Amino acid sequence: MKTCEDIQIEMNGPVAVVRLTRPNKRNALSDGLILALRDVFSSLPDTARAAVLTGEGEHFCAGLDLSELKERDAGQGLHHSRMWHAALETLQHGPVPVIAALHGAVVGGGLELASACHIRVADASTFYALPEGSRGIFVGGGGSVRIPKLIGVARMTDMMLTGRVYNAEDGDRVGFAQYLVPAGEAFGKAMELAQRIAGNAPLTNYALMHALPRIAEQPADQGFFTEALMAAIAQAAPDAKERVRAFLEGKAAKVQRA
Ligand code: 1HE
Repeated sequence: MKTCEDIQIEMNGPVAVVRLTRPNKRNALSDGLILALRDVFSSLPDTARAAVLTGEGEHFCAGLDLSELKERDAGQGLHHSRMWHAALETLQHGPVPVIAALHGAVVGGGLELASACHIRVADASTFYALPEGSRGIFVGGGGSVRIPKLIGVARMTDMMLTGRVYNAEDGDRVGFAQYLVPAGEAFGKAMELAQRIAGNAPLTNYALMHALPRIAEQPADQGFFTEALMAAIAQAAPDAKERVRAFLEGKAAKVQRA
């Protein structure tokens, strides 16, 4: 299945593998590619239960396609940024969890794209930067909302003011990625996680994607109430009853010591 020449989607069992296929431009995100990402994530096959997002070539993504950063006036700039927001919102609040498999450059809009995913697996070649600061622009793909949630406002401010680049290990330490693996192993690890996620009860995955981030934004009293509603809905599903029964009958895996 191919939707645009710079992006491919293929199904691997219940996992949709979405690949940026513009390696000669380091997977820079043109307007066409951003719209294709939106289209792909808003029309995933019904059989998809999780997705892995990866980039072809030496780098995950070099961010905004700078060759398109022409003479946009303020109004056009506003609409351009809102187009990115809509596309990445589709990914973040789509039907299935998305795992980003990171390697090489994860910079600018590439970092904004990675930040919209639910899990990030980085390999040892990964580096993170926000060159917007040195290019005289600002983030516009949701980075100022999502990136501080991963690493904090102070670190993002430093990255943009000073051009600081985080390597894979430091990026892991500060919270860019949840997993750090040897070079070349991010995709394999992401697929392993996606297969596991695909086996969860769909309502649990839904709650984690749609309820948890909203609860985290709510005042505590409202958060507790929303949590109770979500918990009640999830535990009432036949799937949940079946899974709990399987454990009580000794038929489901125990939690293993880490
Ligand atoms: C590009 C882009 C791009 C590469 N737009 N064409 N992002 C940046 O400021 C990052 C800019 N890119 C880089 O710093 C480097 O390219 C990389 C570190 C990512 C990779 O380096 P390298 O040596 O492997 O590749 P290269 O030789 O720099 O680039 C190969 C080609 O890709 C070259 O084109 P060619 O025709 O000369 O072969 C580059 O021009 C092209 N290329 N990156 C367009 N980004 C919603 S707002 C988001 C705001 C931002 O994202 S700003 C940050 C933009």
